[in-house]
Amino acid sequence: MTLRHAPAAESGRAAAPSDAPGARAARILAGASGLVALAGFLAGAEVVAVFVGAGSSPLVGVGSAVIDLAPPGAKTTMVGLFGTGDKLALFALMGILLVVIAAAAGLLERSRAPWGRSIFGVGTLLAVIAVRTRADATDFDMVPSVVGGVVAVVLLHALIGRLFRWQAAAANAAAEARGDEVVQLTPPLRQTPVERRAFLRLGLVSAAASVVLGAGARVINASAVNAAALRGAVRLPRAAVKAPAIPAGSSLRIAGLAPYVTPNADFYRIDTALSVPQVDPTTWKLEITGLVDTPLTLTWKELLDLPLVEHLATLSCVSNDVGGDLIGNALWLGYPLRSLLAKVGVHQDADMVLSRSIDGFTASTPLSVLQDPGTQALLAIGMNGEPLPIEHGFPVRMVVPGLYGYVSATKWVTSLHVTRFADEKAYWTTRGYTARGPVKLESRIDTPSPGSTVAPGNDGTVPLAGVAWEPHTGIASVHVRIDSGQWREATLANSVSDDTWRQWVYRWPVTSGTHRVQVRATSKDGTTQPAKYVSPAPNGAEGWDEISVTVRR
Ligand SMILES: Nc1nc2c(c(=O)[nH]1)N[C@H]1C(S)=C(S)[C@@H](COP(=O)(O)O)O[C@H]1N2
Ligand SMILES: [Mo]
Repeated sequence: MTLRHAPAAESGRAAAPSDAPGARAARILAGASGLVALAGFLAGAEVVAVFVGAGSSPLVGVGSAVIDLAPPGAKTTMVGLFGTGDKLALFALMGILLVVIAAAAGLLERSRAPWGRSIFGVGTLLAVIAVRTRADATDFDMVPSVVGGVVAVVLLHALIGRLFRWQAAAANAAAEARGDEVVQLTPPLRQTPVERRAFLRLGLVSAAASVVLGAGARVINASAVNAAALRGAVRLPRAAVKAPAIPAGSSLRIAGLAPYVTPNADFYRIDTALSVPQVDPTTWKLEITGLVDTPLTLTWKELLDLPLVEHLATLSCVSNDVGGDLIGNALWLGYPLRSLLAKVGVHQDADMVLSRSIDGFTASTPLSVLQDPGTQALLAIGMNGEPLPIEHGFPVRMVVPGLYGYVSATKWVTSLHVTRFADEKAYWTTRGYTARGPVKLESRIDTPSPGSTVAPGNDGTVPLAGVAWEPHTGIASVHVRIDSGQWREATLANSVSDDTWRQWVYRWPVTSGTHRVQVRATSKDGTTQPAKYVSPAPNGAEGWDEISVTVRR
């Protein structure tokens, strides 16, 4: 069924003039529908951003993208024209552009549906790209823009549909008056005033709701802490005790092998936080309480003034399965927890520190480990020469070599409560994980990748390479085995200390066919990895990593 979009009402004969929109009025209303859809986009996105995180607002994402992308010439012109209000002027310009495009989309949806909606679809895609490509953005940050886009498309479709029905009802009334045939739609067209009210009601209600909810959410988001900006302003102090230089030969430089030091961007992330906590370092405080002589409150500035040490250490997750990648090695900068605990005077009867993060996560760490002079447990502020990335605990976290993250590595930490294992439990220990979590001896094959087909090099070998770890104990040797043959010793790379993993390589003189490759490590205390597979819960996986690989000569 086709209906002309310029209804007979324009001839002025039939329906009461106030009931039928003229062609001009219909165009204005279609443009206004586009604006309502735009308001719906912004409001929908802004409301969801309250929950996902203020930085995920497309206003912020698109705004920063525009600032970043604006050519320097444009910036100078803007500053010249508008002085220091250049950003405001830029946004005003963007606002006008958006209004024009939205109105055009409304008109287009009326004359050539679904092209108007498609404009909103493309706009949503651009917003998603702008938000996702911001530094520190996660996949989650795309949700507000996507929700906004859905709201806009649904609203525009509904509004133009209702506008169309109103016009059709008016056209029918005119046709009826002339005795012509009328058209029917589903659901059946009602009287013109009823259809008109349906259009106006939807338009006004969604416009009002968008303004109220959108503005409210914007106020909340604008007052939220923007940790990314605060982090950008942090200058890390120089370490009083620098980490030893990374020895030559700690990196075997084999394609596919995890680098000795994990870049921050590639470092695994595990936490219970739905949106990354945004902590302002200038108001951050660490409370040290419990079984201590003198409870202490440490501020960010006080922490920065303490003599900080650098320490390279491997952090891993208890959930890391055999062969898994929930492990990374980084250079941490921080203050020794041992020294901090000495300042407050820990009571004899205490055996645990319950650390708590700003979002309520807790970890229970044995005091014996934290106080051990040979363990460099840190209250860390730096990771690989940068302030902690926001998702890795900015501004302050704990890092304890040799313990799984769930019992030690509290991110966004705000309190240390000195207590007893018998008295208190932590987040994962109330969920069935063991109270103490030393990292187990493990090794992993990084290359070749499982199931791949490889060809030998000129020397007739294929490098089998990976990493092995038992942080704080150290790796003594790594052996590989092909097809249940003899265990062959791999070559180990150097390491800075026993607190880090070690790369290993075995140059495998290959024969054609499909082979099974297994690896096992032996630690410096003489223990060799057991063969029996043990799943990660409740205190870490055990077993030999194994791959199948096909050699083609
Ligand atoms: N606040 C907070 N800190 C936390 C967690 C958490 O859920 N919340 N998870 C812990 C776990 S289980 C691990 S393995 C490490 C992971 O640290 P990463 O994300 O920096 O790699 O953080 C620990 N610290
Ligand atoms: Mo973990």
